[in-house]
Amino acid sequence: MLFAFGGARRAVVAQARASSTLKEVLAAQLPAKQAELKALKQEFGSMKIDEVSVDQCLGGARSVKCMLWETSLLDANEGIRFRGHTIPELQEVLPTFKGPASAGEPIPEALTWLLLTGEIPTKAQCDGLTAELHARSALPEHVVSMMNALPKSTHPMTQFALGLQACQTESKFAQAYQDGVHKSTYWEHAYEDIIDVFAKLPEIAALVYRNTYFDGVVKRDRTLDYSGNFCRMLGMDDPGFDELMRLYLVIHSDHEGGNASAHTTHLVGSTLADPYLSYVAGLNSLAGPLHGLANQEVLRWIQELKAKFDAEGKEVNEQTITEFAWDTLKAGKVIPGYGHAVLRQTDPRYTCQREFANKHMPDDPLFKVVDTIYAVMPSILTEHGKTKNPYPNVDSHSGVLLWHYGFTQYNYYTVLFGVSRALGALSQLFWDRALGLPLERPKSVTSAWIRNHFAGSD
Ligand code: CMX
Repeated sequence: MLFAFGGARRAVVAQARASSTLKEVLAAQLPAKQAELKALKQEFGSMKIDEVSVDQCLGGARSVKCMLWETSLLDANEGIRFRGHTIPELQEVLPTFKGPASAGEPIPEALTWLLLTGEIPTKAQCDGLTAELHARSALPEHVVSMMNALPKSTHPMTQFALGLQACQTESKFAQAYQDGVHKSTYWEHAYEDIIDVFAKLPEIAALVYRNTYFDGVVKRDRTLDYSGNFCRMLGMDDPGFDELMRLYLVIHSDHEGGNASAHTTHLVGSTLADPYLSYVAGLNSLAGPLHGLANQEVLRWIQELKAKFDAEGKEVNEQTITEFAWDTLKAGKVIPGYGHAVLRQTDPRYTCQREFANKHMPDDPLFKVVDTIYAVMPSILTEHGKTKNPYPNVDSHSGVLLWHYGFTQYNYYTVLFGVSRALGALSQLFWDRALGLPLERPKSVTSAWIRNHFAGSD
């Protein structure tokens, strides 16, 4: 009897949990997470997890472990895990637009829930979050008119960052701080801003696209999910492209904390700048060609390669690609889409996009070019002898998938990355504020300090 009662109670609790909103779930998690961090500090606070060499100090702090990042973790060989799950596992367990896992690609709302809470959401919870995002998506009029006034020649990433920066007038966190709220409530105001930013980013991104390449008119379909509606706003109306966008927004969302866009968001947020300002900073670092802009550079590289060999009446094949790759390397440039600061194998984000291509567009000519590049590039880069990782990263494959559906304006591609990266960087920023993580302030040294430090030690 007692057991039956306990079972029934557990069922009621489970039922209540299944219908809880995202904010309620996070609020319930908060005390335990705060206690966990306190215990972690007490138990391990004085112990060392790393030592820093001069090479690391001079070399961009590679591998230095000095940041807490709960939403994902990167292994050099295996690649990324989101809250402990690999990409194929996410494709197994997360709800899709059509319902259960395996009825398509997971939806970004589901991934967002997972990143924020560490829990796999129900389809009903995802639908609730979709509705909330749609309801919060409107852009203030001053943002729209500012964006409409920008020259069409402004790079899409500049327009995107300006649009989000202009939305900062709406920050509830900044207002609450001005009102002098107690720091124990920061999480609540940060949460409101973070969900608002998730909601507004597709609107800003779509306006950038429609203004730059078309008539500036953005049409919506809020009967669809976050990605589906985003595709309609871009002017794309193909269920295949919707599925691609779902996959795209999921896999680009997070790549632990040390990458430039995530780290910048975290750094700026640590000053208690609000989530709008923090993520604008993240977007600006994503716009660098060694980071997110590499996805546009890959397409540019492929188009230049095709143009050269078409003009010479030559086929694009292993031999001509090899020739073009060596020209690029000898000109002192990088091969975009190859190499990584942490990974030492093919990026699983590349692999899952390749699987998508094999399933949906096996005969696409550009996919074949990308596949041929993959066949030859690792050995070229190994022979070149500089890069520590001769394998492709996420940016190497994303462009050709978009191109297949007629989405060919590759200067815009990094904006899509920017919509996605918010999901990871701002989910962690929520926890930064909820856990009260401090101002980030690593120590720098001068070269004279390094010499003095080792003076006399042979
Ligand atoms: N082509 C040619 N040379 C490369 C290379 C590539 N794809 N990748 C690395 N190298 C070179 C580096 O430029 C460096 O040369 P120098 O010693 O002359 O400076 C050398 O190899 C060692 O670099 P590394 O330790 O292997 O790589 P880093 O951690 O310094 O840099 C990254 C990582 C991604 C910036 C680099 O691999 C690169 O520039 N790749 C091309 C751009 C790219 O695809 N970026 C996207 C990464 C994913 C993302 O953030 O979106």
